[in-house]
Amino acid sequence: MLKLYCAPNSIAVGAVALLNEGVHWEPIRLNLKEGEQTGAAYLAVNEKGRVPTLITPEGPLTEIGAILEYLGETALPQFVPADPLHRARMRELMYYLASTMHVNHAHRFRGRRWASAQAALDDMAATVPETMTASCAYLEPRITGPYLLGPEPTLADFYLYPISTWLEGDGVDLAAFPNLVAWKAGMEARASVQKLLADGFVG
Ligand SMILES: N[C@@H](CCC(=O)N[C@@H](CS)C(=O)NCC(=O)O)C(=O)O
Repeated sequence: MLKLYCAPNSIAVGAVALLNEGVHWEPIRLNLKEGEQTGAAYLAVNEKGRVPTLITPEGPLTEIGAILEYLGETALPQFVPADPLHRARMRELMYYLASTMHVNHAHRFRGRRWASAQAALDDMAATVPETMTASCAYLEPRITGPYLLGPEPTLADFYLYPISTWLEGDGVDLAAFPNLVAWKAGMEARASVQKLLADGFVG
């Protein structure tokens, strides 16, 4: 059985949502606030000290984008568009989430990855409402509806879901992004997301 090292309110929740779409799996929850991700036991699994890590039959796999792609290829092909351009559009969004939007968010709580002076940390945290709002403004006109790329969800929808749960805390005024709000409601109507909410992965 697949096992996922994960934590509530983390990017790992995207993998939880996708696994809940129809994979037999088991969560191994880490408490990030208590630093379990940097304990020796977990570093032996994932030397990066981050979640998620998926334990596949061939060993650990890290990086949420790679995990979603692996699950799409091995178990849930309905979330991977067959058309090459459509598939590339999905990845265009996923790379954006990985390289820009998730990184924008990390400046709120994880500024020590980049700076040590308190003034620099405060400054980075203060930019988060602006940078996350800019990311939402990038996504908003690209949300075709009801899912990101049209009538059916792709891996990119599962990637964005956890990030969408961070927005209010990051100081984004969601009233400016009706497509994003409607998209999130659509995701939360799915049984897979309902289950992770009931299991306490958000909030
Ligand atoms: N590049 C990794 C980033 C994973 C990541 O940063 N996860 C965060 C939670 S959202 C984490 O584990 N943070 C713990 C820490 O920084 O100590 C991915 O996309 O999977």
